[in-house]
Amino acid sequence: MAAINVESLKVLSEKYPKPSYRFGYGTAGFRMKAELLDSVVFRSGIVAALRSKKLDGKVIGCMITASHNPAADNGIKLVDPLGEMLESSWEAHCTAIANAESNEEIIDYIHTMVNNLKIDLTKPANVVIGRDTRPSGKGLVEAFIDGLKVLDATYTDHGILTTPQLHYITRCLNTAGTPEAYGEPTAEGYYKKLAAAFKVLVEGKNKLSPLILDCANGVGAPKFKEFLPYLGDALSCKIVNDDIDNPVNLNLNAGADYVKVQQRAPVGLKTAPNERYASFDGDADRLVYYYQDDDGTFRLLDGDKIAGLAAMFIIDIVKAAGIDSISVGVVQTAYANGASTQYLRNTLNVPVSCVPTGVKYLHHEATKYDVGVYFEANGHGTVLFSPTALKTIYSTEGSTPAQAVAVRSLRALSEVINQAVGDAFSDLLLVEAILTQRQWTPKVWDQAYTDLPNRLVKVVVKDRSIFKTVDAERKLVEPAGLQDAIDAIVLKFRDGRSFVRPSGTEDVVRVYAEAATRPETDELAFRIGGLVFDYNSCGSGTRPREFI
Ligand code: G16
Repeated sequence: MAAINVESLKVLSEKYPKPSYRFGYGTAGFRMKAELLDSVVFRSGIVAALRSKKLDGKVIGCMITASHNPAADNGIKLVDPLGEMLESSWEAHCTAIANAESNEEIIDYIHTMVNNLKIDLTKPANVVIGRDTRPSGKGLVEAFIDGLKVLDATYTDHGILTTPQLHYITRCLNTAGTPEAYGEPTAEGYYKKLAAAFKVLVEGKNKLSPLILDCANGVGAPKFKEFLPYLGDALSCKIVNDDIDNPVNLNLNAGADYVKVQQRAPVGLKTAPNERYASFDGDADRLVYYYQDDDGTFRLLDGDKIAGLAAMFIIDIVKAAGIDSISVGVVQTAYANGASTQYLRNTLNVPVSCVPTGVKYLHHEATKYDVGVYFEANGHGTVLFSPTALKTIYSTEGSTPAQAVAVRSLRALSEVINQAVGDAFSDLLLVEAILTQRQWTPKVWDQAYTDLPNRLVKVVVKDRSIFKTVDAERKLVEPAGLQDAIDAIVLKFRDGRSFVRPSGTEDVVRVYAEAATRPETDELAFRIGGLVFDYNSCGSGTRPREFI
């Protein structure tokens, strides 16, 4: 077993002193103010190299992004070989190394990992890197590469990519030359694959009116512009919020998170009745749609609505293809609107599972179905086709011309939908393909069910780690007594539902509330927000706006 180059580690580590801060690998990796991240990212490079060695040199992905967070934040997440999130047992290793107080502690921890996990240090290590448009990204990539040098890992730095493109490339590299080969491991390969599948799906159909696409002033803007020529006239789309030259504009009053949380269109975007609008988040892994009703009301078509549309369409097309052995299931989180869950269960008759927030949980659960549709209400999700489902789809030709057409669409669907991770580009093509096939306006799509009014509130607290949840994050067990107090308030509201959980990406506690009417929902959300803020003086800064 090769030894660790201790001298090189010490020299490189001196460049990245650890601030006095307690780091934690959260919902999607480490995420915080960019200036705190150098040491964490350097040390994550060491973990990425160890992970690759442990997996016999398989390529590990590294994405430097803070997604929907403000421009001053940044983050890092590691990606496993098939493009899925890092195996959860390794999150603890990332956290432990990030919090080591000295070089000696880092070295000790590496030795412990090597011994306990039986990592052969003579194995090669390979890593692929991407980053979003944040100005801090470049320096953080350098710190990460220094971490890789400690264990002589080889790497390819792809520069600026969307998060899902990095996941895609990781999967392609690791499946190349196998029966599961996923595609050409470049952004160009990604564009070609998605565009070809989309063209099959919309072939011969009347084009829809142009889509107005808000790119949150993030990486989605240059990358979707790069993508459009591959789509040719199959998609007509006008991009707005594409200012990546002024980093402060990233996710500012725009993007999927703003639209979902504020329940309004991005600031400055003038909407016209019944036109289609969509928003990406800052790293283009989330997508929400919206439109303005005839009476001027803003209507959101969020991740729940996308899941409903996708499940409905897949069920129909599987039937049209004459296949009866493929079943569809949907995975949601506690944030799913109650009306969407009822629609899925009672109208579409599909099984629905509820898991904690975080793509890693949804993705894992979705693999249990033949076709697993998973979406978080915030617009993060995809559709997974199991190997058995793919085998069936590719070994069936259909016994009538109509069945053959449906089989062709089904195959194209499995190609257009990113199998590695939730992907706003790919989800957008999925939605556009379905709307085109049906010739539906956003209003027709919206008619599947009516959302219960809902509201999200962020509460800034002194220490979010004291909030502990169970039951897929729907109940708090700590701080003691808080859940009882929440329940007592919820009981007073018609169709009331509310839960509280600590965010894994921002320094806040999130409150979700639903009730029979908009005023009742707002009152419930702010009452619970105020309760959390006041409870044992948990809150910090401004108390959530009092209900008036
Ligand atoms: C990440 C995760 C999502 C999660 C979101 C918010 O998304 O990948 O699964 O829903 O964070 O998580 P939390 O409520 O814990 O802050 P993104 O788009 O920010 O990378």
